[in-house]
Amino acid sequence: AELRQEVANALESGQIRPWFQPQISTDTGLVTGFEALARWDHPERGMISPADFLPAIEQADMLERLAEVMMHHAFAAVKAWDEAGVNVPQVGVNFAGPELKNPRLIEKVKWELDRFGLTSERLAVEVLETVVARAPDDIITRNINALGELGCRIDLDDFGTGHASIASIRRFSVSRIKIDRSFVLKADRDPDQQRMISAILTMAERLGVETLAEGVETVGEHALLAQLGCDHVQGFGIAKPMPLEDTFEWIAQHT
Ligand code: G
Ligand code: G
Ligand code: NA
Ligand code: MN
Repeated sequence: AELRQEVANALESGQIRPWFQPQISTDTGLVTGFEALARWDHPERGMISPADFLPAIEQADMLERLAEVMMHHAFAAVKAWDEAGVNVPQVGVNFAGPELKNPRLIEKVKWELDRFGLTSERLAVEVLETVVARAPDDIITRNINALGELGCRIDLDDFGTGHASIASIRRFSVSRIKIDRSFVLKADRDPDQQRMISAILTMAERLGVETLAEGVETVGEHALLAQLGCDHVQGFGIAKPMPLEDTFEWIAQHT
């Protein structure tokens, strides 16, 4: 009960909020979006990473609330970018699983979009490949489909680790595949890694789905992915997640 209270307070008081990691086009080098990643700025313990506090949120049964709070802060960020006149087409928010069981999810998304005066394509919902692959229960399927119909983008996260079928990629109107960082690691020096990435890129192209490579850490990996025709890259080699305040300067330096 104490933990639940602490997590709830942290969510409602703004101690837990997103940092933002840029996603850039391999063609232009320009920002095409940011992924919102949760951080807990704890008054005594300092910055806590999601690996350390997500289990507590899960235990407290508050993942749904985390998603709502993250979406709220992410939309506020989009509004701030728009008002500053910088072009950030979309923001990615992680909807890991339980979040997608919320029967009021679509209402909530619409309500938050309205509140900030944003159109639905500004939100990219990051759904884990493992969740899509698990032949999800009705409510998850309905929510993902409804988000797609609303015009939100559906990003399939950690692709290559979860056995999603080609049929499920079609069925859920996936907009983009996020190639898991395990495939990207040292790909410029490992022909086996390159073959797997190429296979994923070919499949995505045939299906008419965009591609992003996660965990791009080196110039060599970045160059390889551009050469192979991957549409977008994200990773420490481009930039680490940063607080909203820092994004403006970062964008200015990458325009
Ligand atoms: O940012 P970092 O690499 O520390 O994140 C660690 C893990 O936490 C990643 O798997 C990431 O997807 C997850 N994560 C980050 N933010 C959120 C969030 O808002 N919701 C959920 N469900 N997971 C998140
Ligand atoms: O599960 P998801 O893909 O949402 O997790 C994203 C996580 O990966 C975040 O916690 C982020 O901090 C981390 N991350 C982002 N870029 C890199 C990278 O280049 N290398 C590594 N090791 N982790 C990364
Ligand atoms: Na993600
Ligand atoms: Mn991922």
